[in-house]
Amino acid sequence: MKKILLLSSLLLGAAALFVSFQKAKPKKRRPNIVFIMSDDHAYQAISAYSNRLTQTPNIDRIAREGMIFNNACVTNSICAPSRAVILTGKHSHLNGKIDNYFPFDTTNVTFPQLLQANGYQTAMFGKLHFGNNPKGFDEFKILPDQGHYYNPDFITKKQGRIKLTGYVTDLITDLTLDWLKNDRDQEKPFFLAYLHKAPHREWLPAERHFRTFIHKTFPEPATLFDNYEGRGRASKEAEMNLLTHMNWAGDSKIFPENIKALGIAESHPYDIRNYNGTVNRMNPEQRKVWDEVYGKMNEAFVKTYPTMTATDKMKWRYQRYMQDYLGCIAAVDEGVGKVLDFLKQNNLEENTIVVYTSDQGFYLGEHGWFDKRFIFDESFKTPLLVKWPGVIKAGSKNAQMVQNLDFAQTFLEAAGVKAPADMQGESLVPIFKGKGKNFRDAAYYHYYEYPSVHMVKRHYGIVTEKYKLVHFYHDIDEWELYDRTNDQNEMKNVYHDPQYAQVRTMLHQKLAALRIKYKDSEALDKMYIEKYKELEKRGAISR
Ligand code: SGN
Ligand code: CA
Repeated sequence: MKKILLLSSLLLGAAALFVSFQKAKPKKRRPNIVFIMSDDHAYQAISAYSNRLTQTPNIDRIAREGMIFNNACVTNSICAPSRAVILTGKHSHLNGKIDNYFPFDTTNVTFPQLLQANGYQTAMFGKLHFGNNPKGFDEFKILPDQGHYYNPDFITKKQGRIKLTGYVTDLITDLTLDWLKNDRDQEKPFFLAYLHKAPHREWLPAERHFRTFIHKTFPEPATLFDNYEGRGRASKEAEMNLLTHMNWAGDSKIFPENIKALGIAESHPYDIRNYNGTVNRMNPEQRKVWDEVYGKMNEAFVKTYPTMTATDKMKWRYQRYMQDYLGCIAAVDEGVGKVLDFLKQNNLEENTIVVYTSDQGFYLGEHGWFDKRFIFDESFKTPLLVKWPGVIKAGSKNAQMVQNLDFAQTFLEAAGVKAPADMQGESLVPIFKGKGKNFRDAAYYHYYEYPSVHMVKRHYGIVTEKYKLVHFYHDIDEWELYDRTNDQNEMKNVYHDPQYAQVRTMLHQKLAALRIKYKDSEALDKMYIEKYKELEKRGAISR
């Protein structure tokens, strides 16, 4: 009996010691997550990817302290669908938000809801592009739909709709910093979505960047004068050419009176109306700088326009486009710098994952284009830089085909929350830890928004490291195949080239298997075409 008593008191003592040891050892806090996403930010315009066009020292810090992904890509290269894929971890055909017009089905389970239910504080600032009451957020201030660059309105969780004075990128940064400073619950880890509208069309920089960028000249891409020979109808019929489809007033900032005086045909029925809407939102101080800087540019244009050839016009439009587009990015980069500095100065750096990405890539004159939508590289790929001190080795590079589909499961795993079984991505955490070598050997892609603005035909396809097989369908039935090693600019469709017969068969099989794996099908393609027709009938689709 004595022995038993001795043993049990010894055990009790050991247990007490164990408990006190556990108490003494601080439990590792779950990481905070800062998810930074801009709208239409091409990787070609981030200096961590390429120095050719511009410098983005602050965004580059994330790569320097963390990991840069050279083959990150999207599943459907357009704004609202990309966001729906990110939030739900499901392809568009399953989450239902196939294009910018279809409503977002709020019965979808999103990862912020799961983080919130598991003790995370959640907040969103900036552009979401659908829904006015995002689920799973303790706080939000979001732009209605596309939002405005100057003096924008915000839909807020607690104060209804508000209008703020200033430049949109700076305002979104201020709202984000204000929340970090004043509203953060010190007891909880947080998920913070900091979502820029810039550099979306119509590319309006902040006043402080008008002057610096308007005098710069940028190198042209090799395919600026692409005539789309060697490819099918989809490339030829798309309406996103710099020379023929860009708007003179809204995009190139030629004043309406000059458009009329020079006898330039209006590029879009709403161009001048939209342009007037933009400048009328400015306050007198903003307008003064605008008139001064863009006025000088207009004066020079009026003088040279009459003698310009088509080639001159294309070159001129490219420069004008880059000046404003890259001007917008300058403010985004400054904002990112401020948020990174705040984390550093407030002891938040160590335990915070910071992600910088875009909702998709963008054409910066490649193939003569602006906009996105296509499975071709500039819009299929998207920038992705992630830092997570202590987990990701500083300065690492990754070439895996990670997708926006993977964010939900990544963040859930980082937070120690089990992901729902029907999410379709894969967690990037193993890659962060330097593992996950054979991550994904083929990515599936499906774009739907047609017929609509820019007229990019519906298509789905498969992308592997070496090849890209695409099916354009709906009012067309054309297949295209690209050799990604020997034709990096994707200029030549080799689908009918006998040399590629075996590759073609292999890719067809792989694509069919992926369609089954992800539960996509011809029946769904047809269903979405029918639903789209209903929206067209109701006048909901814009051209
Ligand atoms: C607007 C733009 C288009 C752009 C779509 C979708 N025209 O319609 O160029 O493709 O939005 O962009 S604009 O003259 O109104 O700017 S998305 O990023 O929201 O998908
Ligand atoms: Ca976008």
